[in-house]
Amino acid sequence: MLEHYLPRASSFAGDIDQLVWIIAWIVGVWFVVVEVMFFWLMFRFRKKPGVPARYITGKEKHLKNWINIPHNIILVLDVLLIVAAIRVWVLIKQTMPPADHTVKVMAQQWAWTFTDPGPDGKIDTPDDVRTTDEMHVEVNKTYHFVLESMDVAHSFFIPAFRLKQDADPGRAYTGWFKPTKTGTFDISCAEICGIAHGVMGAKLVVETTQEHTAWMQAHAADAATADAGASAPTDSTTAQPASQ
Ligand SMILES: [Cu+2]
Repeated sequence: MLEHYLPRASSFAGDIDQLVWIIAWIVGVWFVVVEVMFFWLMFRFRKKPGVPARYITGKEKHLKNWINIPHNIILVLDVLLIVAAIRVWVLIKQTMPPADHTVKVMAQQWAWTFTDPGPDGKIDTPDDVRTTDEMHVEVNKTYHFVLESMDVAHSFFIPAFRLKQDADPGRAYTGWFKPTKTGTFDISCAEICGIAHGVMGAKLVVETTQEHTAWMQAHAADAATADAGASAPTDSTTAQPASQ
């Protein structure tokens, strides 16, 4: 049902949804049971004319069972929930599958800058492809990302990937994702980071191999032109890169 409202576009989105459902069911069922019981007791033992209030110590076994049985069931369900949560944590946060590509994500007030290493596969070299508020990735490839912040705490959030990772100044976080669906998805900031936090959105474009290769070639050419322009400032005829 979650997929109906929010597509699952990464390899681990299904695992996160499953965990959300387990938590929702366990908490939801108990919420209903407790509320029904609560209102039934209030109604059943309400003040009635001629019926004095009874003093109950709660020490008798049959009364204690009203506490003990639900208590033990909740403990068992808690263990179940912890096991399910740890399984997902290990799968997504503790395990880094080998990367096909590594990209850099920089958060700042109030924009996202994405750096693709370009044809040489190395970040911080002249052929890097840098985009602002738009990230292009290839479907069915495993990406590592290095997430940094320039100023304050932000949070890199891709709902369709079920991915959320804080970004803090002075730290580089490494994470991963594997897109499984082509299309355009939202990226937003999930940490209140200042006055324009609400508009700190970006676009994620998941492309087929052909589309991504074409996009990369076009932008790598731009990067090369920009580099040539930067290294030959006296040549006023040097073409400037197309803005991204
Ligand atoms: Cu932010």
